[in-house]
Amino acid sequence: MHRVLTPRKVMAGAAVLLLTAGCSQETSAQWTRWGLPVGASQQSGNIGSLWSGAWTASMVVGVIVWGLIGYAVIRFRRKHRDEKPKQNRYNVPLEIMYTVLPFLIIGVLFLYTVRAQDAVMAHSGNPDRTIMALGQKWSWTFNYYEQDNPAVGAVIHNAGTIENYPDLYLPVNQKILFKIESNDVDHSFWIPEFYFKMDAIPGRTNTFEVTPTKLGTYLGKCAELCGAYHSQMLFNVHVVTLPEYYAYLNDLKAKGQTGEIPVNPQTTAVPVPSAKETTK
Ligand SMILES: [Cu+2]
Repeated sequence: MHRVLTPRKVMAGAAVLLLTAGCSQETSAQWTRWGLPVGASQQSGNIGSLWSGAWTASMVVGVIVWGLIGYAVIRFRRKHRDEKPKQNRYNVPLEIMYTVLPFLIIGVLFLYTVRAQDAVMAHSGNPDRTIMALGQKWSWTFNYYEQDNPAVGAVIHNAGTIENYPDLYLPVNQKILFKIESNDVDHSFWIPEFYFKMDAIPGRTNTFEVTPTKLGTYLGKCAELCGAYHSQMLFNVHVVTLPEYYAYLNDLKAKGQTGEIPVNPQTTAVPVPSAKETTK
């Protein structure tokens, strides 16, 4: 036996080190969710279990397939130089099996997908708050419809720019109805911690309801490649208590940010950085 370090061994060692060195407790916990962040809404559990279930099922199928491949490779390997493998044809039961099995697998995945989709797309009909998220090249505008709420008493708006990512405040444990709109091209409203995204399509109002359950600050993104500054379409999501939410809106009200910023395909309210800025 030679105990020498081959380049391959060094590479393998480095890979193991890299993999384990970066493993904080948080990272290890993330593995148990198959890479998802901690869910922060009432609806996220539905997608979370679909995601974990699909990965677990694929792994089970994978282990069976890899096992069978390994078994076939070892059990039926060539024993003599001139040996030809046994030629089989028309194994009808086997052919029926490998036609039916994939349909069964897809059928089960389909069933669970439809169930999860129905759950996250359900509308209660009595949301606590209504907020519009309006996408445009290349930021978001948020309208809070609080005109009938004595605690605020107005529609409040907050528009982002390409340099200043807008804030989105959401009260914890409240049913929020989102209206997703676009002024120009297709965008996609995405809060990764909610395990949910929805397209913003010009000329169409998409809606969904979500109940944030975890206080905290999250990063929201555009998940649809919408043009040159797509990557700048970020926003900060603050899940806060209801009094903090009202305080934030009243603060904007005091600054005069009242009235709705409507969908307007003519508007190019988001300034595009000057040539100087884009080259840096
Ligand atoms: Cu976009």
